[in-house]
Amino acid sequence: MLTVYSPDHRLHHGSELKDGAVKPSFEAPDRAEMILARLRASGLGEVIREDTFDRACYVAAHSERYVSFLEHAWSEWAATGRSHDALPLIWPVRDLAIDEEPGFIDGKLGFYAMDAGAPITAGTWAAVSASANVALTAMDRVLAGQAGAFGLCRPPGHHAAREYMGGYCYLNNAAIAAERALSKGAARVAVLDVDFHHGNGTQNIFHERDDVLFVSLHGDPHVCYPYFSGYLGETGAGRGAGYTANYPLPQGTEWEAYREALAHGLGRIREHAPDVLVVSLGVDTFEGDPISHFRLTNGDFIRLGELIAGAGLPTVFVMEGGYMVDDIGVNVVNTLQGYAARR
Ligand code: OKP
Ligand code: ZN
Repeated sequence: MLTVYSPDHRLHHGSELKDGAVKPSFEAPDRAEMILARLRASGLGEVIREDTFDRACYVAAHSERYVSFLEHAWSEWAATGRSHDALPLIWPVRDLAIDEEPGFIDGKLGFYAMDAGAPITAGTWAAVSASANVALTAMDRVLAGQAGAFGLCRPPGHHAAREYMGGYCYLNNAAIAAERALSKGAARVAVLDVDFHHGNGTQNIFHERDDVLFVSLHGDPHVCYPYFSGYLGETGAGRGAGYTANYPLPQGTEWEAYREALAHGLGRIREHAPDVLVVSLGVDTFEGDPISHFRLTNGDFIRLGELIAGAGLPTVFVMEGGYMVDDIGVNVVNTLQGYAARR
């Protein structure tokens, strides 16, 4: 198992609103460092740096104006004399939903965001573009014949939609990797999202597409973030009707119920017969996660990797969530080792 890693992730260390105050985000640099340390200690395989890619690779999954916004948001913010993290404070909800980009940064922040959980800092674009490049590099290695690769992406990506950021996510690394495979000749791709939170951004990007199947297991949105997406009845639209499969699961879900839903989702993936599988790997399904509500154990992640390997597909894992920093490395390595043992 090959890992792709970029130290540039450290350039992004933002804040979030917590308990009525602005505090360091749960999505912090030590997450990636803990995973890297555990990977190295486990001898799982080579760790390489990311390659560089043209911005057209990002625009395959996002709009041009959104990618431009991400690229220039900090300099527009700093030009107003502010040096703290940029967070949106107004959103174009329902009847205020116009499609015209505002001319001022405070308006743009809300126009291109679903929540206040994706701060823009001085180093955000450098880290975000490096994170996408990590996923692209992992995909290129798998397309070149490697059985499996792990993109140690940070920031994560699965909440980022075609035209908005949110939930710690900016560019959708999984979607960008999937588009890369299609651009290199794959006929079909599947994305399996096992993060605790619904991958609303990935679903948004591929909602009307029949070449990319999106399968997600997550906390029931009736009571779990992101609340407005991830219901059973969301199954795709237009040509994409039937190519989105959501498995909302109750809070407190343990391995046995999780495994059953996963087996069903993997069945859908087998029917789709993709050339390559992208796994949005969040380990916030762990019983000790501070912001999530499933009860998977350290050992369950080995079984998760084994079941994914059972699909028999070339697989690109991209890192998403997981916030119990003490266990994040163990749970990621367990998943990858479970996968590698069965390939
Ligand atoms: C990102 B990923 C709960 C607040 C939720 C946003 C969570 C984003 C999760 N107290 N804040 O899917 O792991
Ligand atoms: Zn998550």
